[in-house]
Amino acid sequence: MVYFLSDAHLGSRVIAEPEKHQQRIVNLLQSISKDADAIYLLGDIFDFWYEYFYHFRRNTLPRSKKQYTPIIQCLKDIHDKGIEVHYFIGNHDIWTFGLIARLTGAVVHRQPEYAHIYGKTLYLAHGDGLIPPDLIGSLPADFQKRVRAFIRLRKFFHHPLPQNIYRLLPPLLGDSFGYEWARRSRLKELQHPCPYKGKDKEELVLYGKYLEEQAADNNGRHADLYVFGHRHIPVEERITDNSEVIILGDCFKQFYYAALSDDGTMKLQTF
Ligand SMILES: [Mn+2]
Repeated sequence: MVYFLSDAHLGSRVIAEPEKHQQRIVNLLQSISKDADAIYLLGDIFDFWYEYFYHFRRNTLPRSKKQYTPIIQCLKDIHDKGIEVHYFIGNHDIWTFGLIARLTGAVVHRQPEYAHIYGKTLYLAHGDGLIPPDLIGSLPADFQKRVRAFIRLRKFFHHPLPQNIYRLLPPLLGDSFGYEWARRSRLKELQHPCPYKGKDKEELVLYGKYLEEQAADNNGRHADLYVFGHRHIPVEERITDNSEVIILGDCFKQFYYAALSDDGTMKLQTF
């Protein structure tokens, strides 16, 4: 089996019992590792993860991240058993500059990737910022504004210049801003939940369709499965005869993960 999960948001200041929450994720990882060929973490495993210059070239968890010892140790143990661990950055853990890879042995992915597993082609990404280019202009004005602002902020967060400036901060200060920013975004989501918009409106489903159209026009690659995180809602939607979009639910409210079995079928499950 190959397993996929995302959006555990470990360390979030809106989660009441953070240690219990982390243990729940660790327990899941340990139990799926029993029959896993690979485990894909599709982003936002941490609610805020930043590696500062102060941490540069460390080979142990810095003091400000000591609370994550269980999950880091668990990922390392899984990797050491010979199971591939893939860590895709999300929009809350963009800022790993080598520490996660060094401490766990995981392969860190900073971009969407195609993977071939059990005879299927998968397109894997956290999903933030993925929207068909023509769609943006047709959105309602206020939503369009929000999407454009998000894309601008995303570019800023991914840019090396602001990243390097932020990396100069003392970890305590950088983290207090970061966790607060993340807490606000979680609170916003809890106050204004955004349920599934349906096949014709949900951006990530439309993005999968868009990539399939590109593939049909020979401008891109076909994928059998498009797997995303980010939205915190479970979605299994067929987009063409031979293509499906899976949005992993979250791992802090509803606790979803997906399992791909060697016959090439993928199913969402809860734990
Ligand atoms: Mn996200």
